[in-house]
Amino acid sequence: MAIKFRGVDFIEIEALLSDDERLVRNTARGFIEDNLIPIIEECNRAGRFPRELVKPMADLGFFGASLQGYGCAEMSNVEYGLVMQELERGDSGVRSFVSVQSALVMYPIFAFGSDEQNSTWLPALRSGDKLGCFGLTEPDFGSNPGGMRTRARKVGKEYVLNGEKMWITSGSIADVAVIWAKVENEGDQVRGFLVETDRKGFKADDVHGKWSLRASVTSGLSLQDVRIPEANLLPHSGGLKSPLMCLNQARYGIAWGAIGAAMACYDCALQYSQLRKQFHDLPIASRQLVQEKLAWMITEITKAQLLALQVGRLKDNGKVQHQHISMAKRNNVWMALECARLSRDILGANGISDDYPIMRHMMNLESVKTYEGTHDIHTLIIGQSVTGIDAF
Ligand code: TGC
Ligand code: FAD
Repeated sequence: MAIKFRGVDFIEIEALLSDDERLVRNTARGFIEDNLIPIIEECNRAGRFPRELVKPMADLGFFGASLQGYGCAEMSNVEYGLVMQELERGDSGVRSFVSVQSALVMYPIFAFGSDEQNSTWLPALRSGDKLGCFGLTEPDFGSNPGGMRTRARKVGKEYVLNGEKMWITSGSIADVAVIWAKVENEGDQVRGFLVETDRKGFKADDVHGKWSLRASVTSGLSLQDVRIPEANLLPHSGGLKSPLMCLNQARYGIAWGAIGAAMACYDCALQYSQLRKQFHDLPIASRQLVQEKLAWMITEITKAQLLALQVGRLKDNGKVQHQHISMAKRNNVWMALECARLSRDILGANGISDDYPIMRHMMNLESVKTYEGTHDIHTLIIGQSVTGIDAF
């Protein structure tokens, strides 16, 4: 059955977007349709990151899209969100790559870096000439990064880094790693460091056997007596708050991205249900139980679109709080995963085949539910916000 994406907009959300926002969304949609959709199932099967798309995505301004200067596209947060939506309509792994490059590598350099770090790294990262990764999670510290064991020690005009990072997106393809470590000579304060990945003592080993995000590179990082000049410290970073500020940027993108995955699954299931006939030569779309699933999905997608858009407008107006972003990430990823499961069900046996995108999205979304703060950690962040009580 030939199924081509038609867009999902039940209550004219299109009318809430400006001309510029629609243009950005349509450009990203066309790019994904022409360049990612034709190759993604092969990439997913092979466990291959489509590196050939890095330069074309850079040329469209997707990296560091909402940052100011350094050749960045200077998109609004809503425009950036719409790009993320379209990328993840293609694949969560490709959206992940762009999230990391933009929100977790370029943003911390922009926010906490020196002028020299900014002018060295941001143009190269924006153009895709250099790739980056973000090392916060460790084998024993995921939801609780404050417990990290990675340490930096100041020795003369250098820092010496030791530690292990785990589950690091783009780890083995990165030229530079943003590493978060506690500084021994500064009372174990968390600071960010730029570590060029060809430095002695730095090693990245890919995680194999993933059933999720197969088109994304995920690695473990090992730092053994890695010496970097003191100029590689991000001078304006300080405390756990700094990496958490980066996470806000990435979680915001995920809140939009998940809508893209949900739209892909829903639209595929809707079209399939209209074509697939069972009993009395009638399409399964004519059955109440199937309609209930479709009605649930379009309602939840619509609510998610409104949530992401309002959080984006708050972000553009400088009024967003990190708890707003937690709500959008938590809700929209959960919603997308439920849509993937319901859509898989509507496709019956075909739902498990990679002739259709649904099972791939479902498997990807299991990671998206866990990374950038698990669903339950975001529950606790919202709970803390409304009760004032920390339940971590
Ligand atoms: P806590 O004491 O609550 O906070 C420490 C300081 O930070 C402040 N803060 C934040 N600031 C900005 N944005 C946020 N989201 C913030 N959350 C907290 C807080 O006010 C405090 O400030 P101050 O001035 O008092 O020092 O810290 P905690 O140790 O109790 O932990 C809180 C918790 C659990 C919410 C946090 O650690 C957390 O978010 N855990 C989840 C970890 C996580 O999300 N890891 C993601 C790793 S990166 C990743 O997954 C990339 S996937 C990439 C991809 O492929 O897309
Ligand atoms: P844990 O923290 O061990 O949690 C396990 C379970 O316990 C979860 O259900 C969690 O909700 C629950 N739990 C934990 N604490 C509590 C509590 N207080 N109350 C109730 N329940 C709790 N990290 C990076 O730094 N950079 C990256 O680029 C990156 N990319 C990733 C890519 C992929 C594909 C994946 C899967 C992960 C990536 N991560 C990355 C790591 C990710 O951020 C962590 O996996 C995530 O923060 C959860 O940590 P954990 O896996 O150690 O789970």
